[in-house]
Amino acid sequence: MKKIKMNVTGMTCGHCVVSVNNAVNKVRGVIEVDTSLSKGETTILALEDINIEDIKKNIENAGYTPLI
Ligand SMILES: [Cu+2]
Repeated sequence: MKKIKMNVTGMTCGHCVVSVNNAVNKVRGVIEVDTSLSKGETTILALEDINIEDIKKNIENAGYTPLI
């Protein structure tokens, strides 16, 4: 397992946090996701072979900008 921290811009409220969590959770290999509005970042616990590009793509599709 590995831990990935990613800054996410564009989140303004609790709904955004839920949207980002849902977007990340859709990616296969994600075990746990914790998104912080105040820090503007999401912390992901995932399997070793996780595809980070898929995570970024899903966050973008949800309307936010991932920076890593
Ligand atoms: Cu929001």
